Amino acid sequence: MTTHTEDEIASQPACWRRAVESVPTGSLPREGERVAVVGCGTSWFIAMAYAALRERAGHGETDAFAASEFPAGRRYDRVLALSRSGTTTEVLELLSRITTKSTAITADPKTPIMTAAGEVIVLDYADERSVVQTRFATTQLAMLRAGLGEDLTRAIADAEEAVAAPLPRKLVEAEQFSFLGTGWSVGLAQEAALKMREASRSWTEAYPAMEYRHGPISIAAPGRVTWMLGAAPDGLRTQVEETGATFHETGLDPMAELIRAQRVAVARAFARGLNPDEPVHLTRSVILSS
Ligand code: F1P
Repeated sequence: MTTHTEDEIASQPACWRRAVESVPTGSLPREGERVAVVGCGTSWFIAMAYAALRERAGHGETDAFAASEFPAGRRYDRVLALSRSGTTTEVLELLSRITTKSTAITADPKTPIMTAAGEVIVLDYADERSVVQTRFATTQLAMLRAGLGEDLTRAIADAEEAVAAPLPRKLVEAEQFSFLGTGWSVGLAQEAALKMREASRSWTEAYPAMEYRHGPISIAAPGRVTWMLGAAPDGLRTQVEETGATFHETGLDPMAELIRAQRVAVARAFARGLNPDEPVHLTRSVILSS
């Protein structure tokens, strides 16, 4: 019997295919709007990825914030709130106190976010039984990428490879991971690191790739892994390998590379006697009592 987490990870290529076939264009941020994307945990990291992609695509200035850190004095045309559960306290509180137009993306149409946001996009087909988010997060980003006009054919083919390829033992057994990204993959590097912590209680860090030389490389050592999501800056592989650490870079679409990190997280959980469906100290959503 497989865990919910494993089933949900494996279903990502199919979910992404569905997402790109049904982009709710009319509900997404309009071109030219100045947008703040907010969320907590995984949703914050997906917000970071989308913000970088949207701005790069020329659709308008786009910032990403942890919902709790939204700067009260800033003026935006729209707040895009991401929340799988639709119940996360910081997200709901933010939506209730702003007068800015808002759109939410959620998996659950029976939750308070349905009335808290001005417009809502429901991706119920990507909802999950797992506490730890995998497919909702990436399916949401697949939909958002398609909404920016991106062709995801290669990303989906890479995802098919990522769900099936055997996992190198070096990754499953490593002592520590530093995930790196550039541009939109910085958010995905953060998410890969979070997944590994949540599912397997592994020691992980995450940085913009060019920042890695500015201090974090001092952690690199034999038995540890520096894991690139997307293309590495010139010379970084050599520099990391000189420390004795493993430099992992596959050239897969960064979202497909995230799938590989999710699978390594599950494999490491099993290796440590943990059940990825029952992550320690976590709940499906964080609901704070006042
Ligand atoms: C956000 C989130 C998850 C995290 C944990 C608590 O949830 O931080 O990313 O894994 O389970 O909640 P949501 O607002 O996207 O539902």
